Amino acid sequence: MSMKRVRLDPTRSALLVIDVQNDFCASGTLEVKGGEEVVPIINNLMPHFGQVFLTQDWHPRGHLSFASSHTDAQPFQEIETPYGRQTLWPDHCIQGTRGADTHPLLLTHPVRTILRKGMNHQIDSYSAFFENDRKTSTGLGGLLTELGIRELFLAGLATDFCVLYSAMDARRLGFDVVLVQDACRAVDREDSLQRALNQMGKAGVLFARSRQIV
Ligand code: VGL
Ligand code: ZN
Repeated sequence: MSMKRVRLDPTRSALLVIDVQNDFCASGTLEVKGGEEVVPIINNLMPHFGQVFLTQDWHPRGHLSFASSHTDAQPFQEIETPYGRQTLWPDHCIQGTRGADTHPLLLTHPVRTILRKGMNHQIDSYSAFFENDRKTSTGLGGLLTELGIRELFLAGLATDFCVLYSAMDARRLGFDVVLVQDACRAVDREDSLQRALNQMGKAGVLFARSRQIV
């Protein structure tokens, strides 16, 4: 990987911060190893961007993606749904709970828009752009396009789920995408991190380190 600096054009670049929430950090219900370590890295990135967008996983109680909503189901097992296969998770990011709050040390004053997703009882939404049926739009693509943003820098949790799906959809919508690797952490079950990186690389996602940007 080259260590050249990534020059930002603030009129067309934005930082998209995915799901840096208590439940994905230390002692959260769906803890991602080292999740909280991305907080200072992302805070340092924010001032370099003219526009910062943030997502929150924001589930109603009894959400379809919770293992607890199904009989005889365990977290990390997969089920068949009307929209395809879905991994089941421990209860997490329930609307209005502390676990669903963004990490308390994450700066939010530079954030222009907070987009909540996964609110549909019957459909999960890993991606910031489309729910897991791959059809229902969150509206974020239209908003970014309307604002003239063409290039997205992605950071947050988890690299192999919500960041991956957001990156793939952003490419599908025609955005240039840069994954800021040290500003992300992964669930990494069954080699899912390596598979996610391969998939993103094939889709034309570029990989960078925050020190190339700051
Ligand atoms: C996520 C699993 C379930 C994520 C959200 O933010 O990566 N993963 N819900
Ligand atoms: Zn979720």
